[in-house]
Amino acid sequence: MTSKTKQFANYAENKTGQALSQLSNRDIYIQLLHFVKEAAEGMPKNSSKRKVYYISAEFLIGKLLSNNLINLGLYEAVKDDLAAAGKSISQVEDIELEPSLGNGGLGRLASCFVDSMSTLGINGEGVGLNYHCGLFKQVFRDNQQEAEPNYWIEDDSWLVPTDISYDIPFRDFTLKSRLDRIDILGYHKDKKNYLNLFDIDGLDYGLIKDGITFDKTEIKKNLTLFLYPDDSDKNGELLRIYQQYFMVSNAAQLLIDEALERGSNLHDLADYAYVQINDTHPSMVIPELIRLLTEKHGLDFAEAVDIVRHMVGYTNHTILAEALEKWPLDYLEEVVPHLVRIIKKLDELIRAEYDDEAVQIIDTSNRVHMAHMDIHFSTSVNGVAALHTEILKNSELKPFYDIYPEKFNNKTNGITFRRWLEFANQDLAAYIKELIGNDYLKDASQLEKLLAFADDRAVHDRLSKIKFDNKVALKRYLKENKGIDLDANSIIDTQVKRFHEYKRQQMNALYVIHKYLEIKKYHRLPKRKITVIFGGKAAPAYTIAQDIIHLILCLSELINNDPAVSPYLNVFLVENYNVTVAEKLIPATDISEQISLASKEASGTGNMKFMLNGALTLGTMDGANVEIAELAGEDNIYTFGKDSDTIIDLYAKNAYAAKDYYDHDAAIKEAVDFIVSPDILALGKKERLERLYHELINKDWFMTLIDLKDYIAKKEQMLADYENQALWNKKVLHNIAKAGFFSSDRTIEQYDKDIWHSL
Ligand code: 26V
Repeated sequence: MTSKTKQFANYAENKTGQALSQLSNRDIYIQLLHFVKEAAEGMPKNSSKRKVYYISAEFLIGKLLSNNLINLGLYEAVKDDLAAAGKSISQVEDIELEPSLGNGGLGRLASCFVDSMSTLGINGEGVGLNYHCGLFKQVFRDNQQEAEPNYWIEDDSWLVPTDISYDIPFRDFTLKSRLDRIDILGYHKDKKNYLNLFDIDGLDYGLIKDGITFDKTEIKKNLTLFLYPDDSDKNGELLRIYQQYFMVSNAAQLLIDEALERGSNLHDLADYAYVQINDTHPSMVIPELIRLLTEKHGLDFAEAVDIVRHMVGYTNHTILAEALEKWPLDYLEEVVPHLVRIIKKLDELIRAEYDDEAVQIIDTSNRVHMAHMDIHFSTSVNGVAALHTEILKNSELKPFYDIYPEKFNNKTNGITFRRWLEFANQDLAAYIKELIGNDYLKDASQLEKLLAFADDRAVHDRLSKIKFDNKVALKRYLKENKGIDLDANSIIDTQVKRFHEYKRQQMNALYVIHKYLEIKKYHRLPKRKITVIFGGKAAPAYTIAQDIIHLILCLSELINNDPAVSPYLNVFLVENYNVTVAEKLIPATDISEQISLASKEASGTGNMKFMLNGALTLGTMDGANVEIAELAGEDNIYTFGKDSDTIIDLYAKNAYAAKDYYDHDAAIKEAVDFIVSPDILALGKKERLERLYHELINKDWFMTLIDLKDYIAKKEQMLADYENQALWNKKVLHNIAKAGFFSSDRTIEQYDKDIWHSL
């Protein structure tokens, strides 16, 4: 027993006058929340001359209780205290509501980064918005996704109110902001950082009608209701501009205030602050900083531009055109005319220097290319995996790379091992410590020491046992929380991520159909039962993604209820996939599906989490999969499909025709036709299923059918290899040992060394 044992038990007893054993799980959760908040309250903040402001529309932070306890070094002691009182820490964890302040990888990355900044002692903070209803809560009805508000803020929460407030000027009114903060504790550190979440007073939940629709024009009452409100009409687009400007004007005012407080004369502002722009949502921070420096603080325009361009970096997280924001100038004029003046001046500066229309900020249709502004007025442009950065340099952003080769750099993404191994997979973490000690939590490259055990049968057996135990834990979780009956003896094959055609959940669904037909129609039975698990949300306005969800839910109903098939194959789509679900699913998974169309997935970070947790990757040579393959070695990953050069070339020549694959391959045709078979139509909506069927044959913009055969063959090979458990576990061990590179501590060290220069 450590000296920390009883610390919490005594605290709770003092506060409540009751023994721990007498308290409910909710009481205990509240006491723990305050226990941790009080421990964090007195901690000094990290400091350095230059402070980093990581501005992001999303921070997918997950539950904080256990993460904070781990970082404070109190997790084991508290767990023991609770156990001694007959309580279970995991039941207390269940009480916490998970904020849904993010959509996917971009937001989770931002959260791993703030964890790593604190752990490395970097003076760096997150800045974003406090959306009270998050993205949305996903519920399934009639085999379809429906969206509901995801309320997560309770009376007792991790938010720490401040009296910091700014006036945010819009064309027609000024909104007062307020700032709530969440303490971000580093791993075993005695200093902290903040996540700054700006908000408004006067938010009105009463505006929300029927799911997540609400009056998008009532800005003073709706600004921080939802992340990514529906932007399929003009009011929605205007609201997004309101949100973005509100976020960056707050960030800019905070940054300037803090710099002044620390002795800046503003001429030297770039020595005091660096702003990392996370995708284009925060891009307006550039003209806003220039505006504040000139109009509020009296600097001359040229000098302000020069200062700002030395204190900003831009990270690109996608090459998908739909996500590269281009705001119509007249929309900006309606919301922030004072910024339009600055943006036009910046555009003039660029036009004076460069003729090429491709690099202008305001295009000939009067749209403002936010990424272009970022690239011109920053010190750094980075991609998030090696392949992605090469694609930016050589194709997507080539005209800019030609102008500023020195600005372009790669920062391959990473994940925090504290959450994604130490917390999520406690048995594996303990076993790794038994084998190689716990230095790897601070220096992830130490995991390579595991290679010494590559051929050790006893180690293989323990890895199998830990995986099985994690499946049993997942089974319990899915039964209690999601109404799913998992077979812990099956091979678990998991694809969890946002629903998007480029991620090709539809290809996995076609594999499921193929397998179903093998069993049902051709009586070719798998050696071992396979459970295919999906999880993820689809943007409510993204019809085809909704159709894919519908197909998977119909397949799930058909297959799991068929006694001839369900002993061999199960399919589940877990409702409301979030960080908490990921923490349970990933450690229990054998096969990690990373099957995006090559060139389209900028990096992926789920792929890294699965690797670290001993799943083998079934993937295309896309994003960080390429680096996983290099590190793990080709024997230890299952890759398939066309490479990114081939795909980019096909797009350039417009040379892909889905129909050719459908017409010329009987197996592909059989699987695609099944989408509109009587069996599926009986369970689903004709309109949705037919739309998806026609889309796959006639359009298939993300080329599902080009890789389908290869994908099926590789998955079959994987299932066969699984039967040789010694060989399989040797591969698993290689993957874990080589996952150290994907620690977000490494990524953040590189950001600081190459871009921020804060330490
Ligand atoms: C976001 C949204 C949000 C609203 C609905 C439509 C839509 C479409 C695309 C996007 C993508 C935003 C950028 C993004 O999330 N990129 C992801 O960033 C991760 C962290 O770098 C990376 O691992 C993923 O590969 C990349 O997709």
